[in-house]
Amino acid sequence: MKQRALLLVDLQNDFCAGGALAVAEGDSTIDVANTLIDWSKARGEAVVASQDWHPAHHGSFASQHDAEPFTQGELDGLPQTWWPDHCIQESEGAALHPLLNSKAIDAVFHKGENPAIDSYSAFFDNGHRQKTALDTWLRHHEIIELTVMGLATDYCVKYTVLDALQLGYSVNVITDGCRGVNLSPQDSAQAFMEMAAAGATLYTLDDWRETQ
Ligand code: VGL
Ligand code: ZN
Repeated sequence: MKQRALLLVDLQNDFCAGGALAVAEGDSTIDVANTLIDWSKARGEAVVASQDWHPAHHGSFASQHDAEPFTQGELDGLPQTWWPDHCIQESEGAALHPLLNSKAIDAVFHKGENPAIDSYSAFFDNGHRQKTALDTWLRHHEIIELTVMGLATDYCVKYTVLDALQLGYSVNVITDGCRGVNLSPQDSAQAFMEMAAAGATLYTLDDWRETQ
């Protein structure tokens, strides 16, 4: 089953405890990731990761617009949530979580480098104007099925999964490896429903192990 890859979304310090955009229980995803990495490696499958990687004055930052973080505005013609400054290139906050087994990761894909537009998905910016190298890499390795988990459920995981499905990948989502921002309390639950409705299969880690 070499044509399957594990895709770890944004397991970065800024989304974990003490980070600039900390997600509740974000750290709890790291054990799940390390377990999935072990299983993937045991089967000879690829492990890839995305990393939110913003320049210091990224247009999604509230600080650039004299706005309050977590309020809504518009960026490059698209609705935009203003975020606290986060995941600034080369900063400690942008680094992958120190407990993540990152040496087992075969390739890391940066996103959000263009200051003029946000990029939740690991495949495209939010306007689907530019593509990261992820799809090309996966195709080059003849990967057709993805197992996805990470941060945050209601943003980067959701849009990564929806784009992956649209690009034709089979997608499994490991729900206990995901945590959400939940600006509204049901956002993560809603995001899982949208992913499932679009064709993703949702598993807990235990359920996933049963299928292996
Ligand atoms: C993310 C908000 C802003 C994410 C990234 O990784 O889900 N969310 N930038
Ligand atoms: Zn970001």
